[in-house]
Amino acid sequence: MSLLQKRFTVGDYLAERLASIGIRHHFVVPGDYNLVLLDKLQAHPDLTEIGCANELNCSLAAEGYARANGVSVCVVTFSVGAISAFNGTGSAYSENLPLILVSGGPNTNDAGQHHILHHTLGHGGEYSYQYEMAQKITCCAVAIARAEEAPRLIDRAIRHALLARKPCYIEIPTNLAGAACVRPGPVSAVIDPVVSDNAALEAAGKCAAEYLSGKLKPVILVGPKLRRSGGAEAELVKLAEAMGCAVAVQPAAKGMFPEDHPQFVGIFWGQVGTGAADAMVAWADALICVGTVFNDYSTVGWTAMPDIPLMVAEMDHVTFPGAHFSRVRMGEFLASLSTQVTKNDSTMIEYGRLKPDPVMIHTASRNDLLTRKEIIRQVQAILGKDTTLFVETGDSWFNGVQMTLPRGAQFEIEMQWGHIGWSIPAAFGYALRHPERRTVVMVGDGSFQVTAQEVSQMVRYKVPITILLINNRGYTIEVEIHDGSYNRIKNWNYALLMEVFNGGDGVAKGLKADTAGELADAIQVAAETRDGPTLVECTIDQDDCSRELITWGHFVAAANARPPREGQA
Ligand code: TPU
Ligand code: MG
Repeated sequence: MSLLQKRFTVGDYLAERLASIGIRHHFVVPGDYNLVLLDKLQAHPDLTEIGCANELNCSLAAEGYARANGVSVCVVTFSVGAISAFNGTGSAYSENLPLILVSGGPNTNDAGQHHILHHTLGHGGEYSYQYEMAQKITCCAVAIARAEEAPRLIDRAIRHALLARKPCYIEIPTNLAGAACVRPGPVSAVIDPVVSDNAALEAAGKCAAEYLSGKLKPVILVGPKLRRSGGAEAELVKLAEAMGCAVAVQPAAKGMFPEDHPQFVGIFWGQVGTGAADAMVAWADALICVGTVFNDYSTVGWTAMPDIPLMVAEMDHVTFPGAHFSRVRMGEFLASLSTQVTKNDSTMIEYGRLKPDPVMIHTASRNDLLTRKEIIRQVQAILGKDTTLFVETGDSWFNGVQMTLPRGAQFEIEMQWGHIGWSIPAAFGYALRHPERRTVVMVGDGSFQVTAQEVSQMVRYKVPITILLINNRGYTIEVEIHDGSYNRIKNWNYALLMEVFNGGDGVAKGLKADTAGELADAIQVAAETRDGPTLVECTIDQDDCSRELITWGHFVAAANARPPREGQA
């Protein structure tokens, strides 16, 4: 029977749409409310089902897949599944990633009959709470009540997500996934981008000229929404080269402007930044912010908030001191700006004077006990054009940000949502979409314990991720913000865990490195293991943490401890 003759269903409609927008893998946990839907998705020739250990991990795996693929999907069952998946959906929202969260729902007959159903809060007939919760953490939530509405609602949710670069939510009742449905029209109706309004683009260009006029020390500051806005990175390099000025990068945007570019002046992260970024931003008389996020973490507890009037280019608008222009696309704006600016290398001359000397890096002897600095030195040596480095919340953020990315190397961090355990499922999702890259994860012991089960999916799907688990016996980042006995955790035999996950048929490697030589050997084993993950437990002293984490911790603690303003207490 040809595809055209086959009976077409709501589930087929969703499958076809997902495939046509570029989804190749869909992340799932089954449950009786979504089983028919999963059958339909499985039947599509272009979709590969990826089973996850739980819905938190499933949503975070999809979050990582969206980083690699631009869009992702996570399919879960009602409430017990979806409410766990809300966490990764929140991550996708705050990190600006279009994750499509699909949940099975109760049979459409049950609401009217006021039945008490399993996996619900137990109020007879009241099942809309999940949809209402989803509205808060997605840009568009739809609950399909009739099969005839499915095409319109599915298309609407997906289009919103793609345009806003935010997650959406689609709820499909268990008895509608297999219900008859029409076929989808051309995908362009869902994916075609919105272009700039010409008048607004032109007016923003004029305003930019006015903002820059007479300025002698303009600096560009790059933020994480540059990449999330979809395809403005090349335009940014063009603008930077046309201006000839210094380019500083926020920590969550590391790698979005090439670090080997002569105009890269470091990571702007206040007192814990790199290069001369802090001094350059402080010295600037004009700051072109592109996709920047100023939060308490990126400003080091509000101590590194630029204090001059800013020009801010976002995905779909530009703001100046005193003027705002909607529907101006970031890429188009940067491209047009690059044709109108004049070159001025004054900030690069200053950078030449401020630039720190390269640091002498000590190489440990093979038998030396492993240290944080030696881990960084060895990881730095394996970063190449095909490497993607995931850094988890904890000292791994600071260790990762200090590294130098060669051209082509990618860097992934989840600094806005900051969910410990994110890196394991997210790297798994990412690596499925980018098998040609070498995915390396730096993760602390505390974070690893949150989502460790997902390593077993790396074993199952033979994904060769290198996991460098830094065991400092506790929640060190929390220790530096505010210490207490709650920051100690149970130690595990992490390397042996890989045998548990191999379960007789897997080929993953689990190794322990107490010395510099053992780490070098383990990294070699990881490079040679192509049909499964390698986990290397790197043991370091409990007090061995970065100067940057300690400094940052002090400022964040001070920001957290600000007393209520008068009248608030
Ligand atoms: O390098 P290190 O020791 O700081 O990293 P590790 O061992 O992974 O510890 C991370 C500790 C941590 C916590 C407990 N960082 N942030 N938190 C708070 C937190 C709690 N729950 C979630 C889901 N995310 C968080 N960020
Ligand atoms: Mg730790």
